[in-house]
Amino acid sequence: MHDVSKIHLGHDVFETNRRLGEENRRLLERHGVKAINVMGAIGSGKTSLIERAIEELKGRYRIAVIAGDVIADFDSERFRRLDVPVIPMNTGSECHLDAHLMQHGLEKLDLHRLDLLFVENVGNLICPSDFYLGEHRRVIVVSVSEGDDIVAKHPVIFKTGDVAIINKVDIASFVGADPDKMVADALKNIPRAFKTSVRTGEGMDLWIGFVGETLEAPPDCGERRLDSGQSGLEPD
Ligand SMILES: Nc1nc2c(ncn2[C@@H]2O[C@H](COP(=O)(O)OP(=O)(O)OP(=O)(O)O)[C@@H](O)[C@H]2O)c(=O)[nH]1
Ligand SMILES: [Mg+2]
Repeated sequence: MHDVSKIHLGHDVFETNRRLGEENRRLLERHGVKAINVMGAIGSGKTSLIERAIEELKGRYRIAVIAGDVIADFDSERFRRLDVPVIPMNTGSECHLDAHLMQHGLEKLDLHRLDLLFVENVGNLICPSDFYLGEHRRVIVVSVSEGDDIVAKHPVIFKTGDVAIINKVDIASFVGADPDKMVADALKNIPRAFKTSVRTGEGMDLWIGFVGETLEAPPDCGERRLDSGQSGLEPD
């Protein structure tokens, strides 16, 4: 009995989140804004990758960031230095953003003046995967410093993503990691994966190319549906 009531509670949470995520998505589409949800391991380089994309693209596109973090706003400060609108989103003890928080973030942005919204999710490879925010694309970032078995250990989040980025390849030999194994592991569960180093610039063309493709994609790209309860988000 105990287990059954827990399952029902979970279903309600995910169902409510899905409905709000779809509302967010319609709002984004009405304003012609594309959203990229950047998820991944703590410290793997999410902020650094978004910073690089903003530097590269802000002359051509109007970009904003919703920066999720459990506490403080270190990342928001970094984005503000790039002179783009930033909404800090502290989750407190929660380990992920959800569609309700995203809705509050969207309310604070002038969507008429935007082409692209980056959402930096809270750093971890477990909880964010269950919560559709209304995004068009999901990026999963890990780095070699988490160990080259990190991708194989967390298949679920990769199943929900559009592209996996294996970052910090510049230090792979120092930490004894094989980034090609990480790419191969990711490709078992996600359509695209590539290696990057924000430090050396390796793979930045692929990352910026991915963001550019998202901007050019039709508004209804990357629609997601909830399959069955937890971790049921699958790209169509
Ligand atoms: N060597 C190396 N260091 C990197 C690379 N990318 C990021 N870093 C460094 O790794 C640290 C963490 O990078 P962030 O971009 O803050 O990582 P994050 O995923 O946003 O971190 P959280 O938001 O705290 O989860 C910083 O000191 C970066 O300078 C890289 O490609 N190579
Ligand atoms: Mg960050």
